Amino acid sequence: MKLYGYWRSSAAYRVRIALNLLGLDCELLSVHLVKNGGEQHLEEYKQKNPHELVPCLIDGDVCLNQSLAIIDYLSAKATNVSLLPADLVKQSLVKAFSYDVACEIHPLNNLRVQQYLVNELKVSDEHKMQWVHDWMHTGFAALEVKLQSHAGKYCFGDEVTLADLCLIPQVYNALRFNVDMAKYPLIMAIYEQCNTHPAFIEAQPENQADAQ
Ligand SMILES: N[C@@H](CCC(=O)N[C@@H](CS)C(=O)NCC(=O)O)C(=O)O
Repeated sequence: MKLYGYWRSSAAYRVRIALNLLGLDCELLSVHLVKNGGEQHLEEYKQKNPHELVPCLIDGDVCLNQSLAIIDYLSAKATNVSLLPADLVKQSLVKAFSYDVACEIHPLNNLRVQQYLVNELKVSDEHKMQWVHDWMHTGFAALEVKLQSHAGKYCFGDEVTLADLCLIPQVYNALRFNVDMAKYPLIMAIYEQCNTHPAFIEAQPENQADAQ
């Protein structure tokens, strides 16, 4: 298998953690999201993912985008490890939490959104940062409340789930943008905990071959 990603892409970071937890081999290929206007826009890559976003997984004839769909696909291959609780209600709660990150927080702060704000709408850097911080705070504040009822060492009790795979890269992004995370003690405790886990450490942006 080949995974097209980028060291700082939080969506690719989710998949890297999954690959490590599931114990699957995969070649990691870099698509530089910034150099020369962004390699995600090159014709060769667009043929793999017309959305011009990473990650994208290639497995033989299978070419798959969307990190959560990729993680589902990978999970089905590694039947000995599960990233979701067996209980249906808990499973749905984990999915909802994961979508809270992947569908509500992440897209609003994606690179192309930030570029559109600055290049097309002529928003100042200061107002762009206000946008980034505001949407992250909106999302994290709600997640912190949710965690009060189910956090253990990880987002859902003491087992790693899909929720942790989504949360940790988003916190990494937030810290990169200097979002004040002190307001979210449960989120930060889980972040610290996950960052002692080998599968998470190996997937960290700074530990990738294309890290700058
Ligand atoms: N929902 C998609 C999001 C993919 C996405 O937005 N990827 C970002 C990096 S985290 C990207 O490729 N951005 C490039 C751009 O905005 O031009 C997923 O989960 O895979």
